[in-house]
Amino acid sequence: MSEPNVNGLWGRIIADELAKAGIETAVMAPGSRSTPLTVAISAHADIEAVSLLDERSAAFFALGYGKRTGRPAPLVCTSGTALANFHPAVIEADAARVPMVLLTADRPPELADSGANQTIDQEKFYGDSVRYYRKLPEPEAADRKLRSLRTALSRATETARGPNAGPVHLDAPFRKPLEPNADPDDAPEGVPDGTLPEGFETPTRPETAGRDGPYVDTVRGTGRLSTSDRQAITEAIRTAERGLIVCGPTDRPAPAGDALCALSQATGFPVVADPLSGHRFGPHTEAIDVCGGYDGYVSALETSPDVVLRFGASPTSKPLRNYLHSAGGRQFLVDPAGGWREATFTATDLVVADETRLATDLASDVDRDPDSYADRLTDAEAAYWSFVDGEEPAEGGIIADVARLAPDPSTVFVSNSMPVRDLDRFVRPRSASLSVYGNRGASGIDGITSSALGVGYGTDDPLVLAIGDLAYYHDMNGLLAIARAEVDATIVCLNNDGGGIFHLLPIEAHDSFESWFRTPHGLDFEHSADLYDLEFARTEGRDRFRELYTESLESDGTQVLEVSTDSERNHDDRRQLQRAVAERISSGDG
Ligand SMILES: Cc1ncc(C[n+]2csc(CCOP(=O)(O)OP(=O)(O)O)c2C)c(N)n1
Ligand SMILES: [Mg+2]
Repeated sequence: MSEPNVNGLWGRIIADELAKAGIETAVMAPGSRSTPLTVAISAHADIEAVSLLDERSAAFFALGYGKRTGRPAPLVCTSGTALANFHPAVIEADAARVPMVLLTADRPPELADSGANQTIDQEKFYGDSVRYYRKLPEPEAADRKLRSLRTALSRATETARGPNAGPVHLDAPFRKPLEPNADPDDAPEGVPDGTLPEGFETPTRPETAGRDGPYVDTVRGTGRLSTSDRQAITEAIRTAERGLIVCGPTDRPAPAGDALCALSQATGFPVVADPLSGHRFGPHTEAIDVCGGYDGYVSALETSPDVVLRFGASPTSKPLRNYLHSAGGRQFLVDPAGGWREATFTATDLVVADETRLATDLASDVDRDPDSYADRLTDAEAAYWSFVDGEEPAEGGIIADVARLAPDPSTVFVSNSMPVRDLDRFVRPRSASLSVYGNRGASGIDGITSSALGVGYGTDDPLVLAIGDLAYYHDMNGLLAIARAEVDATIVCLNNDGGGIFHLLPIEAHDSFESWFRTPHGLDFEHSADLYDLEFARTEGRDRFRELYTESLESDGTQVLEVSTDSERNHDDRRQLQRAVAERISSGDG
């Protein structure tokens, strides 16, 4: 085996260990210090490398891919400010538990604090946002160092995907020469011509361990509760007067669809499904009562549950969070990672268990009929949709069409601010397999386009992105991935010329509102489509939108469909509808 130099060997071992850990995709941003990583990873036969130019967009692209596939796409960048541009996506990956592997190149240690070019302190750069950090040793063809390197890679990739999935960071210092040129002065030690002795490129464990795969294999238990551990929950379910299951946002539906059906049927508890929970849409919506309109009507309900089983992160809907808070009672927060994602501090019990196993076990523990609360909730749900369908305010109507007309199956990414809220409020459960994603970990409006395109890169489904104009503006650089990663999308840009969401806040009444909060920009996004060679169409009408949207879904390439709306009118309509719904639901009509 021939290696041109020590850095080449080091880079190849890193790439090899990534591939053995099941990594299929990597995202690389250009730079010099990362040359050994870039050369080795891009040349690896089992890794598809995507080259993206702006680290902030690149990192969100990798985030999206990790959300859709559950596998990290390692991110490679050079030293200096480059790795700082990964940071927003690292924060989101941490908060939303998305697998992410950061491989940042660094200068050799003697250059720390020396004023050397492009040299910053990269030590623990992302702080507590990462699950695992290692500064890798300086490359050297020494057997123990190579074993240490492989071990670090195995542990890092496994940690990124564990039950508490999230970002991991390996900082990799390299000294010149960085390029894969044979260099007699830098050949791996003891092998001046670069020819490694037989067996040296190991230590690859499988040869001695009799198995394939990563250097270190990790086995984790499943987080299953025993019958006696489950007793408090089963007792609460049996004695509940009014029970409810709440599924909050999560990238992997938890519990899985079948287990959720079994749980709902055995307990008689209806399901309230966040649009990002993986349970608002899918065939199970025909088997059990899945409620999706709660954001619009829950505050008008006069009854509330006394036992709640909560899965996933905190729901997107503020009315729902408030409703659960005011309900009090016994609330079980199920979290396989033992985290706390419930900011009203109402949950009474933390259940650290695998959601699917727990739901399956509970379903065999209990057998309970639906109570009158279940009837009340499903009646309110039916009344809500029969009242609201077709009456949505302009932006909500577009979002309703986006989801209603999306093909089965399809993947939809929805931006923060009003799009995700409108999805929550105006999109009825559907039996079609819609996989819906958003960035609700830290709820930034940065990196949305890149995240969506990364999600699209991880699936063969048609991809739809629904995005507000400020979020679109924020990540126009992300559009480059359409060509570079060959992802097609239908991008629906709801252009209300600024941050429409601020109309929901009391600041709306202040003089500073327009200039400093809504911030109209007057940008013509058609130019952005021209720059990236995308098709572009603009409309104000819902009927025309439906035509454009359907055409786009049936055609190849990427279309940007801009829908112009008036956010002030939109919010007035939203308020009026809300009042009418409240009257209708609280009067029990329907
Ligand atoms: C990176 C980042 N900066 C600022 C914010 C605060 N913020 C929340 S929503 C919003 C406006 C978003 O506007 P747009 O995308 O057009 O959606 P709209 O409110 O019009 O629905 C802003 C600035 C944020 N969440 N993330
Ligand atoms: Mg806007």
